[in-house]
Amino acid sequence: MSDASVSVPVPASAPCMWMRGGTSKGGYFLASDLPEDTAARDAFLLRIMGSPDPRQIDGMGGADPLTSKIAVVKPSERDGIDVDYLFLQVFVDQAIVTDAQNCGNILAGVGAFAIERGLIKAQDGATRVSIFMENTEQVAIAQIPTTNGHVIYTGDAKIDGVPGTASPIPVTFKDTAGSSCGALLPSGNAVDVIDGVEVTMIDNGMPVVVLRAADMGIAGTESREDLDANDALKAKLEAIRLQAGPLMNLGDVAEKTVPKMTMVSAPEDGGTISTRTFIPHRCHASIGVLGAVSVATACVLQGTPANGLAKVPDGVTKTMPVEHPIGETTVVVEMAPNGTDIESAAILRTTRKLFDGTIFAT
Ligand code: NQM
Repeated sequence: MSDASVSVPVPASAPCMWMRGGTSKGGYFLASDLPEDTAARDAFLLRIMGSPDPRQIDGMGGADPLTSKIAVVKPSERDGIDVDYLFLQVFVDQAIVTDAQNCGNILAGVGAFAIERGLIKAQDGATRVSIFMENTEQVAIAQIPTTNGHVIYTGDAKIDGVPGTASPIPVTFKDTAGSSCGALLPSGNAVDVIDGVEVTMIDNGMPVVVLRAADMGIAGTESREDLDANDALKAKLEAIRLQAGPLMNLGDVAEKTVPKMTMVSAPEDGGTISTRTFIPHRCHASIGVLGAVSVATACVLQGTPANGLAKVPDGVTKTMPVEHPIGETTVVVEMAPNGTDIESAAILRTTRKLFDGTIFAT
């Protein structure tokens, strides 16, 4: 994060592709098209998004954290890796750009963007893209449907939260434990108590505090709008979050978008668990990708609040639909031979190219 109030020369414009990635949306840039100086880059990104402003009326942001996102992509110099991806969250109503979290939804567009920009040659049938996620220094593998040198965007895959269908993009994560917190369970415990509430502080790709909806005085089936209007709930969640931050090795999280806060209840619709997630000050319309991986992992850990409510399938390969306000996000978890650790997690996403052109900061 930089101090975006610093006076630095900000570029007037830059080449940009706008894409939907999973259930999020944002601007995709080649790193070489943005200023190297972080303060100049962040000032430019605030300007193009129209932040700070709750309506982002003077920019491209959609007045929602889920549509105020940026991917910065470059060819990788790492062995076996195709591209490096840096995710930046542009706050809607504050002049903050942060790299303190990753985003698995925007990640879904990175492979297609890299092919569009000629960083990777498209294969016939599908193109495997290995992506180094700079925010957490971990690797994801995306399979991009391609033909005749082009990305195929249309197809039959459906993900909840996006109308219609598109071509499927399976994304696999390995070794995501401790992505930002240094350990899967940064406090050393599967269960801690904060403000009298049992919580699991977990990081399997996204730092998340998992707690029972009932312990927060809600059913866990409320709509996003109802939860966003519940100021008493939001105050209780934030009090727990601010205490969880240092316990999760994240330091003072007052101005960070992590940890996320996921309230769980028994599944309602044949899934593994039902969730309502604050990211962290607004309720997520669905659930984040890596957020879902972390919550699914909490469901597998014996004795956690999530485990007590979840219906976890047997077997080494566990297909786990994580229910959320507008459907479900299925995480396929592969257990390690020891039966307790998680070897890998996979998720199905889709993406769409929305525009390619020049974006202006003037
Ligand atoms: O958890 C929103 C999203 C996300 C993050 C958020 C995400 C993830 O839905 O990997 O995708 O939690 O801020 O885009």
